[in-house]
Amino acid sequence: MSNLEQTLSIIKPDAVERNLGEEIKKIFLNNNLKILQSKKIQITKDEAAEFYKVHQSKPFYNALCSYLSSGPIIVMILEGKNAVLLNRQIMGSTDPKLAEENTIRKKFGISIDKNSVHGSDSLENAQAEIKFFFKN
Ligand code: IDP
Ligand code: MG
Repeated sequence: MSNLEQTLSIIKPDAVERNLGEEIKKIFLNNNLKILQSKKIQITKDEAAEFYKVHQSKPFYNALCSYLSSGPIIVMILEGKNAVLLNRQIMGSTDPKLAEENTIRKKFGISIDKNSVHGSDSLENAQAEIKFFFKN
């Protein structure tokens, strides 16, 4: 009961471009996650840089920010029991080549950078990321 959580999910440009939005949403719904809010937006490179600032020292940071801002994305608030970890399990490993069977990244990911989805990695980051996209 007390572990009812909310987490942020993003369907990234490579998946939106291939019209995988509805299919990916169904996977969340079939795995006991509710979609509380969903919107299709495009963000600027500066916004992507702010969102991904934890990665600013990484060699792939610039490419990552260019990529996330390169086309429409679908941002969602997911809710469910242990939603943060559950979403990470449904997504699979960062590198689609290493992702487990039946995960979103295994099914749809193209490469480590075009890996179709983002999911918050902790409850604390989930709260910050939800605020970032859904300022109520
Ligand atoms: P995550 O998305 O599984 O949480 P993170 O390590 O937080 O993975 O990295 C954020 C995003 O940065 C990844 O989803 C991926 O798109 C990209 N990324 C991570 N590692 C690499 C890399 O080694 N090369 C290129 N892109 C990477
Ligand atoms: Mg991450």
